[in-house]
Amino acid sequence: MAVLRVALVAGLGCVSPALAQPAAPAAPASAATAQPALLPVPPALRGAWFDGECTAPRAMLQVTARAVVRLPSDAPARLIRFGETRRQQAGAQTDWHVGIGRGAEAPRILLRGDGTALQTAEPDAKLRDDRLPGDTPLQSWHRCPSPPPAFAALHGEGLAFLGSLEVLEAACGGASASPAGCVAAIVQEGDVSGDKLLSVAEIARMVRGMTWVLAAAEDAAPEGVMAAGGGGLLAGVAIARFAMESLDYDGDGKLSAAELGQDRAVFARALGSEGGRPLRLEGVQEGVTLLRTLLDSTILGQ
Ligand SMILES: [Ca+2]
Repeated sequence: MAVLRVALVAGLGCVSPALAQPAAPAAPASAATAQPALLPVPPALRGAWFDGECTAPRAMLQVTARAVVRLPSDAPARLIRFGETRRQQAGAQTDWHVGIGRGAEAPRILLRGDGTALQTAEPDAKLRDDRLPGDTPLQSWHRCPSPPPAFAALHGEGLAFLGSLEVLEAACGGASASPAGCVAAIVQEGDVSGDKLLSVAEIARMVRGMTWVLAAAEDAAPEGVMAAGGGGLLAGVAIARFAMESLDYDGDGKLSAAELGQDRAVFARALGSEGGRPLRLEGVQEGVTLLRTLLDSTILGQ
C-alpha cells in the first residue's frame, strides 16, 4: 500500500504540485453563490474546429461552454478556462463572445461565427478592452467530419474530460450541489458502456483525462505527459485499480453510485464542508480536486 500511495502522489505530483497539497478549504456558501454566472459560449460555436485541411490540419480548437483549448500540430496545447465572459458589439457583424482566462496573464480570446464557420482573435495583453479586437489578426476555423487520428489519439480523452469537468463543477460546486448529485454526475460522466457502473477502464479514462487537463492548463504539453506515462496511462490504471479494490463493496468489479456515495461523509469532511457548503471550484486544480479528493479520501484514508 505504501508503494502504491507514493506512486499515486508522485504520478499526480509530476503534473501539478497543487495535487500533492491538501485540498483548499471550501469557501463560505455566500461567496460561492454570489459569483455571477458566466455567459456561456453559444452552443453553435462549441465543439471541434480546424485550421487547414481536414486530413492534416495545422491546428485544432476545441470550444466548450466555458473554455477553449488550442491544439497546434507542432506546439504544446493551450487551455483557457474562462473566469469572466462578456459580449462585445462588432458593428454590423455578429457580436464577439469574449472569454477571459484566470491568472496574472488573464489571456483573452474573442469568438464569433455560426455552426459552420468560426473566427477567433487572441489580442495582445496591452490592447484595451474597449478597443478589442483592434488590429488583432483574425483566425478562421472550419468543421471537419472527424478529427484526424493523430489528434484523436493524443487529445481525445482530455477533451472529453474537459467537457465532463464543467458538468462536474455544476453538479458538485453549483448553487444546488449535493453529495448525491455530485456522485451521480461522476458516474454519469465516467460511464462509457452505459450500465450506470464504473469499471477500472472507465475510472482510468477519467484519471487520464484529468491529467491531460491539468497539463494543458499549465502549458505543460499534455501530449508529452501522456506519452511519458508517469502522469498518464500508468497512473490512470493504478488509481483505477486501487479505487476498485477499495470501493467495490459487492465485489462485482464495477463501482456504482451507491458504492461511491458510501463514502460521501468522508468526502465532505475532507473538503472541510461539514456545513454542507458548496465546493469552491474556480480553477482547474480545484475542479479536479473533486475527483482527486474522492479518490484520496476513500482510497488513501486521508
Ligand atoms: Ca460502465
